[in-house]
Amino acid sequence: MVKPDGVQRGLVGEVISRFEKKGFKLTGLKLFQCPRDLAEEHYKDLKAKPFFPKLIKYITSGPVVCMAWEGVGIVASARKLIGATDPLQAEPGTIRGDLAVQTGRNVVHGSDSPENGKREIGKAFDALLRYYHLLNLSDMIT
Ligand code: 3AN
Repeated sequence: MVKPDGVQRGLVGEVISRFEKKGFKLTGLKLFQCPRDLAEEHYKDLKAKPFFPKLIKYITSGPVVCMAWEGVGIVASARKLIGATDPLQAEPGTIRGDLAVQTGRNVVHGSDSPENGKREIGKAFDALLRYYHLLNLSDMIT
């Protein structure tokens, strides 16, 4: 997902391009204004953190771009392409390492496991997930 700062800074094409050049296939794309309840559900594991209220405000502050990507090893590889949570610690060559300086404005979110990837795609793309199940291709999401 390209977060509000990435959308506002015009980095959607850059993010998509990096994943495409790596060899992954874009199978879903949606501009989306994340409602507060979904943002809170998405980040529920961070609820106790002091930055949680700011995180929810940030993620609901403007449209995000949800993407579904397909390919071998996509989840682990996407984490590498995205880079460390703190952009100042992220390696040059990664999205956050090249394009961001603040943890609270780190341009992209990537699912941290195949299970969470399926769950998050399900939330963002109800119809797409039904399509995958219909074709029995849900394994390809991972
Ligand atoms: P990642 O996005 O790299 O998987 P998580 O899951 O630990 O990292 O954190 C989710 C999001 O919470 C981050 N992308 C970032 O927007 C926000 N976040 C994490 N740690 C901090 C922090 N110390 N200060 C502000 N925001 C944070």
